Amino acid sequence: MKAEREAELAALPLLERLKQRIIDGNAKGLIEDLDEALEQKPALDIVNEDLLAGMQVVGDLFGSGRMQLPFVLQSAEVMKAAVAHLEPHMEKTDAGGKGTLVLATVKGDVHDIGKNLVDIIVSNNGYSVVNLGIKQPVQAIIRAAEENNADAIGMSGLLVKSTMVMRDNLLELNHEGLARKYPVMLGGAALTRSYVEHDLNDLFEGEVRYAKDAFEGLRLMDSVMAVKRGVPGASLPQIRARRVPAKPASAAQANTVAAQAGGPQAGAATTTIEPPPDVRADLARPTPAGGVDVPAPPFWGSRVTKGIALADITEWLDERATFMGRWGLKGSRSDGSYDRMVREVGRPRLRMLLDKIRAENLAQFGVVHGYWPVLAEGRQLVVLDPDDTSRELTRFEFPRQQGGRRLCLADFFRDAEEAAELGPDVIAFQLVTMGQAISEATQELFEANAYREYLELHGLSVQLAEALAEMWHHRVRSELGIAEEHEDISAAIDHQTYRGCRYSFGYAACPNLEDRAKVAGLLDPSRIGVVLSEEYQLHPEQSTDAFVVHHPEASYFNAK
Ligand code: B1M
Repeated sequence: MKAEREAELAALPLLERLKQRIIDGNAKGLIEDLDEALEQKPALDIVNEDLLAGMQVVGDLFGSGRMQLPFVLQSAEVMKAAVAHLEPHMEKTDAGGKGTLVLATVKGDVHDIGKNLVDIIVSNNGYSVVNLGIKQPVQAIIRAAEENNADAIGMSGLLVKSTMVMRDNLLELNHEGLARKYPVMLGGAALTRSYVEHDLNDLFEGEVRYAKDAFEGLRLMDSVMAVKRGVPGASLPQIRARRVPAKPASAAQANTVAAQAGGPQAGAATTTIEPPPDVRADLARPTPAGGVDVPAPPFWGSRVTKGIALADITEWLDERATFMGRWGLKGSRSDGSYDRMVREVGRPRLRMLLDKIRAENLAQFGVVHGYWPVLAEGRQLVVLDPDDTSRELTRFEFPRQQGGRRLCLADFFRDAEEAAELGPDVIAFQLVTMGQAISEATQELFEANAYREYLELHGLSVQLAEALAEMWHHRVRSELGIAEEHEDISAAIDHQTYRGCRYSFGYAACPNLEDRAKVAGLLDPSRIGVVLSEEYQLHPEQSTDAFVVHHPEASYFNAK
């Protein structure tokens, strides 16, 4: 089959063959073909007429669901190699001919891979991309845009807080009189199209658009340049109709409306609105912790575990999240295409990458976990010193749901009265990491333009961190004696029907990322090589923390 495809390729006329090489992501014989093509036409024409035509087909195939993301990246790798080979044959002025995008992850946000995918797709479609990296203050973005004579600015960010930073950045562009000079595109998980294209666009004096993925970023860049070049009929994509009719009068209102309109997600712009004092009395603890046996932990305080075997962790790997979520593979269960994709692409690549992790010693798994006595005071959870339970170590404050059962995580713990009678309650904290080596290995792949493997290894590594968190969660529940003896692992992952839910700060029931500092204070993760940054993110990035609530009624809920 492979030989057949090679023969078909060889039979194509030279320039057709070059285009097909891009589509197939096939670099074997690429350099020879390029050298031959250089005898027929200038390097820049080969790029613009033949190679970019291949990338165009790749984009169309991806858009229509007929090409999977890893193969798109493989095509981009071949494009990159081809352009690198042709560059010495091009005039200096040819570079960046299609337009320039300045791209950055905004201040306070460390997420890299989404922005890098945008870089890969946009730059390998002929644009010049100035990728500033993560945690970029607006002044650095503006300076780069000015210095590089940018045609547009792209900002990325996954944190809820980043949606506010992006808003402030747009206001700064207004303030500096640069809004009309630079169209802006925004992307990342906590944004929604409506928030960007209505709320933010209303306050921005220029044009701002939302890009759901790298290809939408590319299409936006195409329209920005078409408008700039005065192509007849060219315009930026129309903004979809607003879902919330009234324009809010103040910034504070704007935030609330944006959130209500499905705006920045996970309560991005909302603050928890406390009920007035007279209503508060009615919001009695919905699920009194009293009457529930408090499990006895095997030890108090924290313990470090290192040297956990990769094979033990892979048992807990969520394959579907890895293949579909992280690698962007698509398929449906009903027509068998998901199973085929898993068989033909997912599992073989997974095996290859796990072998690489083993061979190159890239897994340095480490865990700190432990148990502390606690008691609830209203919405607060007080963590006590195991050696002297009259001493408070720290306290967390959880938001209460405004509707529904009006739940608050503190409700699932004994209060002071119950604690005085029966003894304090218990909470478990855990923090896991895959270590520094994998972070460096993924970064090296990006720098080496090994795009496909970069996406796949990064995606696998973060899912392995998540798998270790899942595995340790199970261990905590076993140590507390609340795990069932023969638990079905995949059911445990899929349905989370077990007793003892795991909560991570930054998610819906406990959205406050700053609380991670208190967790780090209790666990001291430096012992496993992990530090918490000023942005309340753990480094290395393949790390995650959580606490486990043993109460049988504790479940996941959104405290909005
Ligand atoms: Co977590 N995480 N995570 N996480 N994680 C998020 C970011 C979160 C939004 C999930 C949620 O709430 N639903 C949430 C943050 C919310 C908040 O701010 N409060 C969150 C949280 C809370 C956390 C922790 C804090 C939890 C904890 O441990 N307490 C923790 C932090 C990690 C740390 O401290 N080191 C954590 C941990 C983890 C894992 C390690 C398990 C793992 C990896 C994290 C990582 O990537 N470093 C993980 C994952 C996988 C996610 C989600 C599910 C996926 C992120 C990802 O890899 N996306 C994420 C939720 C989500 O995104 N749905 C989430 C793939 C990436 C290619 O996509 O970056 O979105 P993305 O880029 C896309 C588009 O958005 C677009 O194009 C890209 C490519 O197509 N795009 C642009 C992006 N930028 C653009 C710019 C443009 C155009 C398009 O301009 C030109």
